[in-house]
Amino acid sequence: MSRQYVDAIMAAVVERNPAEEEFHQAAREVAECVCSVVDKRSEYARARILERMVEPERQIMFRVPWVDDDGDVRVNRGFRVEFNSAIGPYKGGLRFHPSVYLGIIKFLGFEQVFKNALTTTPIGGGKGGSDFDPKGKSDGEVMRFCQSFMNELYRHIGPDTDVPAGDIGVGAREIGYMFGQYRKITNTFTGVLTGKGIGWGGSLVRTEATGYGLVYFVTRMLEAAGQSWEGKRVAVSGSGNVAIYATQKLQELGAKVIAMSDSGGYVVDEDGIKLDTVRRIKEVERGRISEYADEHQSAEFTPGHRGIWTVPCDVALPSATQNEIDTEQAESLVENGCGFIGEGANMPTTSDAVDLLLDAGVVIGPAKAANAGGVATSALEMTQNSMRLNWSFAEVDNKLRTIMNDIYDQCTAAAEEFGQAGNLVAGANIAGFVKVADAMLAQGVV
Ligand code: NDP
Ligand code: 2IT
Repeated sequence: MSRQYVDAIMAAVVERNPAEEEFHQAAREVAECVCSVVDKRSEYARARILERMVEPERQIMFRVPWVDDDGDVRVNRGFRVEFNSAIGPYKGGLRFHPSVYLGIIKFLGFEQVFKNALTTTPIGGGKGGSDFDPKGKSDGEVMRFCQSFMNELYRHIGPDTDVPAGDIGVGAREIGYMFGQYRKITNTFTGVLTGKGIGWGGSLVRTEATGYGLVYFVTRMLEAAGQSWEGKRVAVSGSGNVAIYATQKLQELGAKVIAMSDSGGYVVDEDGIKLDTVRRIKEVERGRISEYADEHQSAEFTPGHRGIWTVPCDVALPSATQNEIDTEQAESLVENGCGFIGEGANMPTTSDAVDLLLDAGVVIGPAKAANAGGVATSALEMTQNSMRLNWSFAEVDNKLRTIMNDIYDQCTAAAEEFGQAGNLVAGANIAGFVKVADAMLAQGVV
């Protein structure tokens, strides 16, 4: 029954969503992991829970016209996919990157549903973005684009309806411009976006949360194997928000980060990455990681971003983008003795690579669980906005740590209950699925 069930669901997904490979990949992973649950609990099959879950509640696509610094009119495409609101308002980031199309936003929105369920906070799942490329654009161009994007998005979102945040290419600057435009159009000051500035409704720790949460989660993976961070060699791909704050926490805990990257290539610094340099280049100057090697003699830059996975490491934290680890990279990680992977990025490992790594005994902390600290802290930002109160850094950080521990425990318990002890990939999918499935069952066919 299981195999047929997955095949039937996936045939329908592929037919209804042609040429959206990333979405097919994300849907197949969940379907394969939860079919044993559906086998045991026939009420899920009868109510067609999984069939409903793979169909977004609402998909919005819109034109985003804006004027560049030369006075030329440009046109981009905007997206917001509101996937599932069974356990709370749609919640999830906005991605601005030239590769964005409906299939990427759908894979991200679909995964967000299960991730958000794991956080223990009451948020549904959604995702949005645009094929706009902020790289090389002036602040004025980014502002005009964000304003035009919000001129349409505002009518679909709201603090109790849908609460966007950042993702690739959307950080504090973009959230500021979008929040300003929302406030201007609607004449309301509400928690409609998260990742806001600290002086205007933001939460302490939100900036650091995904990276810190990732490290808290992998700490539990290490402890379960009787190990600690002390002396561990770690490769962290990317050099954006997630990578930077994961590295900061790793260094605090005694690990040695020896490599980071961006889409142009990777740097190896056997003396340990100097994070101050990375932060200046990336957060202040909006430059390239290759510039790091110009400043540090101990470092070497190599073009090609996937090359980072040939660098020998004990722990790998892919924190750049989807499918950055294919079987070739996975083989090289295994050969070089990497024992643990914590997914900072969403779906950074291809399905074949996941199978290869699990077979080789590598422990994988899957994205839905390991990078959930960001959205969990967004939910804490929403709570503070509702209360019109601000918590201290330590308070939010403690809550984040508790949430990451809870997520780890949910994954291990679900994996064990369904006969896959130790497999956190299966555990995350099952635990997230059951929570949303039960809410959908209770609320009827809507
Ligand atoms: P940023 O935009 O801050 O940084 C992205 C980093 O990844 C940059 O170094 C970028 O390099 C690199 N990168 C992006 N796209 C590609 C690509 N196609 N190929 C190679 N390298 C690439 O984004 P974040 O740090 O916020 O996001 C990183 C990952 O973490 C994403 O997968 C995101 O979905 C996920 N994530 C983010 C959360 C958050 O709170 N921000 C929460 C949970 C997950 P370059 O500058 O050269 O493009
Ligand atoms: O992938 C993610 O979880 C995010 N980009 C963060 C979403 C959020 O709403 O904070």
